Amino acid sequence: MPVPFCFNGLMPARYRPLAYTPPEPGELLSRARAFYELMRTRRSVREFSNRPVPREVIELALRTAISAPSGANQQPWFFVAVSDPATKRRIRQAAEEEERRFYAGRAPEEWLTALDHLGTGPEKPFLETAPWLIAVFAQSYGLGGHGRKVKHYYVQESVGLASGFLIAALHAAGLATLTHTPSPMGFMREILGRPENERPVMLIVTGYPAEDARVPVITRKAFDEVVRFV
Ligand code: IYR
Repeated sequence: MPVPFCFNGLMPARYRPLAYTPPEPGELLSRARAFYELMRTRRSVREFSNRPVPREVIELALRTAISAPSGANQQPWFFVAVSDPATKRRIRQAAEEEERRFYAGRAPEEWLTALDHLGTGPEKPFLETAPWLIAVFAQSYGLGGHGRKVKHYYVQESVGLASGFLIAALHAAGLATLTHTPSPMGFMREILGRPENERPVMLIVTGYPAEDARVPVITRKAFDEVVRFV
């Protein structure tokens, strides 16, 4: 058998059969539709209940997230799931400090205008109310043996994919999510004690929505506006 070509010249790729069962005829469409119907109801939520969510649910959603594809399969991500009230409080305080500066002038007028219809502001009570905050970090580079720097490829894209898997998994479980990006968020590395090769990317806030949670009335772009078949 010819040895498969391997770009790094160090270790030839090894293969095993793909475990794949094709859907029954007709099932393709019904499964695609069921997933669409599930995902189209996802909304970013900013009002959370403090009702606890079992750690196992968060763990399973994180297992989904880390199954995402990544550049050269380097999996350049790290997730910190926070339920500790004191840590949540510190994150809220640090985030609100940055947000107050953001809304009070650091953000250009154009940015604030773009946010107007969402009604966001510097107060972030959900960072304490929600039972879980998941901090997503991107590993700009890896650390090999003896602290050797290993170049990572497509870091942004890979972490975006894993984060997408994560909010899809949490939504599928029946929880509300918010992708929150306090800016800047260097404080997350300090509070959560992450190493210098990791850059905080976003906080995924999750839990049950508050009973009286409201969401802004917004519309999605029309299909034809954003999709074309060739
Ligand atoms: N980080 C701020 C501002 C903000 C920015 C964008 I882009 C949003 O889609 C929403 C909010 C905040 O969280 O309020």
